[in-house]
Amino acid sequence: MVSSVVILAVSLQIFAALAEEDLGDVKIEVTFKPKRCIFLSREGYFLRYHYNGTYPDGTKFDSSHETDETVDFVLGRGEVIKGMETGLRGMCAGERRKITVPPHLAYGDKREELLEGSIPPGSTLVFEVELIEVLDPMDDLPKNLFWWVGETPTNSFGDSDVNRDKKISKEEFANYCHMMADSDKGVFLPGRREQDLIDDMFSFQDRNRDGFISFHEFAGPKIHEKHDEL
Ligand SMILES: *[C@@H]1O[C@H](CO)[C@@H](O)[C@H](O)[C@H]1NC(C)=O
Ligand SMILES: [Ca+2]
Ligand SMILES: [Ca+2]
Repeated sequence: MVSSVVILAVSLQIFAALAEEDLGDVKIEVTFKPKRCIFLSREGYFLRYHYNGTYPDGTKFDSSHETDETVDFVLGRGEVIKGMETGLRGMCAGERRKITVPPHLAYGDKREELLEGSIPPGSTLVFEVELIEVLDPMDDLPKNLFWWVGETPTNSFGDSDVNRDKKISKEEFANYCHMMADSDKGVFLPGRREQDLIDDMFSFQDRNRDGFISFHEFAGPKIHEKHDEL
């Protein structure tokens, strides 16, 4: 008799606790989608992302920007909280999302210790996320950062150098790459942010690090324009 009363009391308590808890699903809001968004994250893929973590009232609890270290993990292996396993699926590099995770898909009723401070039990967490990179680890094809579709242009240097100063600025270079991709004449390596690919291609060519790609430094198709040589 005594024990059944105890059991009833305990189960009522559990019931009350469950009723209070938000057992809803993860909420995913896409806040930025890149123009080209075709290579999507899926189970078994390697992902790299930045995040700002807040409570629903906007108070910050953590951010990857503080240490400038991305979260690097493989999707689908329980390396991150359940809510993020769901929230980061079907996402392309450069995409941004706001992912709201109810407690039972985050740390539940446990206190989570952070580098600084801790997340109280029963917290709903809001992550603003930017996916930096998504890779299929089984794919070991050579990784060109950019390639031509159809005919290779004959004079990319001249076409990029819009202001005709015989050197290519970062802006000219970025505009040209985007123009080629927009007109389906070129393709960026999928799985990385286009701005990162442009940065890498630019610094690879700007060997003397003066912030411009000279005619000699330029690695793409180019024609020396003789009348300019005087
Ligand atoms: C985090 O917040 C900072 C400052 O507002 C912002 O610059 C950064 O883009 C945010 N990061 C993400 C992943 O949303
Ligand atoms: Ca120029
Ligand atoms: Ca240079």
